[in-house]
Amino acid sequence: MEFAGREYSFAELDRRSNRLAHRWLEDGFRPGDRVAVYLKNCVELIDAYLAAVKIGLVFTPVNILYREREIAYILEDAEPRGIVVSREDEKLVLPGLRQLHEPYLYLVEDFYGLLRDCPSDPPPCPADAGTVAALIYTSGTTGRPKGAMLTHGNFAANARNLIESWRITAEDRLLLALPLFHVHGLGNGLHTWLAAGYRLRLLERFRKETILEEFLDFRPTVFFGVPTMYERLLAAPPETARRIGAFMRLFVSGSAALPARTLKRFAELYGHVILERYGMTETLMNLSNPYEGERRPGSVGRPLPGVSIRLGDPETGAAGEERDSGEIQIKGPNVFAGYWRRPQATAEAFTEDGWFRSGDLAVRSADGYYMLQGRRTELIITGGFNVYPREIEEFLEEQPEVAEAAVVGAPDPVKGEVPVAFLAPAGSARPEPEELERRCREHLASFKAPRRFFWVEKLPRNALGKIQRRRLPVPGKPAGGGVRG
Ligand code: MCA
Ligand code: AMP
Repeated sequence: MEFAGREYSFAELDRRSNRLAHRWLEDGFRPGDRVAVYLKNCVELIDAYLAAVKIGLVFTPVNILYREREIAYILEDAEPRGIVVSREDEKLVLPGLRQLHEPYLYLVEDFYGLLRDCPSDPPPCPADAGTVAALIYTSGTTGRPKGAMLTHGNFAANARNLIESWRITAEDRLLLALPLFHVHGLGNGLHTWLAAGYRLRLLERFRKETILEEFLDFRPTVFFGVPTMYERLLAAPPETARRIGAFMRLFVSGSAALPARTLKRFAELYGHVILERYGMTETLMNLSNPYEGERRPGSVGRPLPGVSIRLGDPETGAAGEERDSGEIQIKGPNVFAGYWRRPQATAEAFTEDGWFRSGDLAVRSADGYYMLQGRRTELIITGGFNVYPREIEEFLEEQPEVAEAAVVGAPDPVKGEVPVAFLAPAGSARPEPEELERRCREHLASFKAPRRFFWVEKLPRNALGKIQRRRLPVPGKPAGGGVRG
């Protein structure tokens, strides 16, 4: 693989992660202990992941866009024994670490000194398919993130599935610009690379200014992206797009809905029909358009091999063979082991007969293609990042000038959706939008900050007192409709 202009062989990465694993064993880490990372994409993040899974630790990545309070919440919940962070971000994790019992803090800048004297032979490996490999935080409708426990078996099943279904071989080349703290980058990107042994160029992040140069320089054959990345790629000069299309074999999109218009324009420009698939943190990948055969616009395809899908009643979860619309429910070796320390939430996420309830609504065509129709919950997806309205509403309601808040998604041509906020005042003071945005950005990841703020006398409620999001005048949405709630 290559990162920041330097190459690393599999053998070298193997030795580096062995050393780190020995270091952690020496420091007293034991199987089942969590190790957190708060890092931008870098080779040390891969070292940490491999070292953790080799000795049965639970890799717990934290979104690099999170601020102190978001990080502290995850650290308090996961109780990691150690964290890996860069020097510039150390201060952001300290408030969270204070709640833990003597946690280890490793700075990536010190890695090489720390590892120099550690042996590079393989450490003892206590893990099997059922061992939890990673805790990936994903929010629930309550707005509080929960740690999804993904096992070695889940990652292996997913990687095997994608390699087979998308015809990935050791001859391929993957340009990876997705963040490794989410399952799109980690489960699909990193794991197909590890399992197929193809060449990887890892980028610190997707930058629209330089992404075309990366394509032309590396000449990948495979690219995984979120729809916002494909929107950005549409800005390429036609000749550049044609050159990229000539060496590329497969573009895959997921994490949010790919507009049919984007698929069409991309095909005209690059000469490739983007392959859209559907997954979740809790299940990794479930449905995919075919590699050979029709990649249907607006559809996320058919079940991947070994993954069972059925449609259930969105309210009760009850399912029948004959249903061709409803909530997507999933069973298979890809389905997670439950939410960390949340037996109640885990029980609620499954039907009585053991199917995982996705919360996504879909219809199935007569020839077995699934079309997503929206979500049962109020989740907003912006640039492929998930935002739960309740979390932002709670923050806004902590502001002295705000009595109550409602956050909803407004359509956006590039990001898919962006959060906007409706606020009822607590008194006569009504801070300017710039001030409210500044406060949000200081305490929340930047993608969660509402793009617009609207002051209203009071929020519309139904007879039971529940906020009626549908009745909020969201810019870009037809009045009185379209907004879930
Ligand atoms: C975005 N920003 C980042 C990063 N990405 N900062 C640091 N590291 C990153 N990796 C910040 C920017 O600083 C900026 O902040 C804001 O986000 C928008 O950035 P911009 O340059 O305008 O980016 P863009 O060209 O619009 O592209 C945004 C993006 C980003 C690169 C597409 O949204 C992204 O990386 N999305 C991927 C999310 C993802 O991996 N989701 C998978 C979830 P400011 O606002 O302050 O200027 S897993 C999942 O959903 C399931 C399982 C599935 O099916 O995959
Ligand atoms: P996460 O909670 O980050 O795991 O995000 C999972 C959610 O992303 C799913 O429940 C879907 O709502 C959404 N998602 C993933 N892939 C797609 C897709 N291809 N089209 C629309 N939504 C998607």
